[in-house]
Amino acid sequence: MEMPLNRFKQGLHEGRWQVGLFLGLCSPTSAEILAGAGFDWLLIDAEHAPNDPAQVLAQLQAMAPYPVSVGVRPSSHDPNLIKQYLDVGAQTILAPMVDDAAQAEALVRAVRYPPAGIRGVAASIVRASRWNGIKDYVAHADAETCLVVQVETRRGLENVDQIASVAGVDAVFIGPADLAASLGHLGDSGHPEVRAAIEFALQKIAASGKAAGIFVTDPALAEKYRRLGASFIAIGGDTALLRNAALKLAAAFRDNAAPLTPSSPSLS
Ligand code: 3PY
Ligand code: MG
Repeated sequence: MEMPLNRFKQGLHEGRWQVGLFLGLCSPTSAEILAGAGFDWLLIDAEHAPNDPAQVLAQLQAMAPYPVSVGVRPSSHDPNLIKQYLDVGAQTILAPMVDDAAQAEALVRAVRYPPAGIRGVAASIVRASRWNGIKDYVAHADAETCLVVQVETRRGLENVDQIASVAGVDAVFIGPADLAASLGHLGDSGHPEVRAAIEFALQKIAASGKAAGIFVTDPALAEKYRRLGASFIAIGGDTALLRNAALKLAAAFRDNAAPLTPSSPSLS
């Protein structure tokens, strides 16, 4: 078997526009449904959603037949945790809360095999290599592994230039919710100061030559960010999709029911 190519990473380096969705339902079935929905990339969230490596494995397996790139967001920068997500077959890691270049450099080492990094080697026992079914997996793994770091704090914002310029960081992704909180505007990512910080960061990242991305659910704002240099976006999450559709469906049938009168067939 040949090494699976990381089309998301390729797209980042080519500046291709890529639209994605966060997955927090922890379900292989919903992951598979969304894998066939036309997104360029999907992100299994193990930072806030209760996903563990075994659950991530099951979702990656469910999505494998579909033409979509899948990344994983670990809950921390722990190289042992990152190793497990890489070993179950994630080719893209989106690391939250990256505040300075030293953290970004440590993450680069975590996703790479020696001598470039510290990723542990156990190719015969892991799905990533298809249990040694992929020819020369360890020789090709680093090239197909993509590291996206999240800038989402005041410190990250102050250091965005240095973070973006770390060799081995493929892209920088802005987290508006945490950035808003860090800037003193908890729950208000639309605050003018947050918006200005986002625009500043996107322009800095794009100017550094690295791909810039952001979580944005408003189409007009997404277009604005695209013009400012963003090349990949996440436009929502599966949990919100399900909740919003369920609320709408229930309301459509419950709230619009006309009151029954004595002449209604069921009462006569
Ligand atoms: C954030 O907004 O803080 C995120 O991490 C993702 O959007
Ligand atoms: Mg965040």
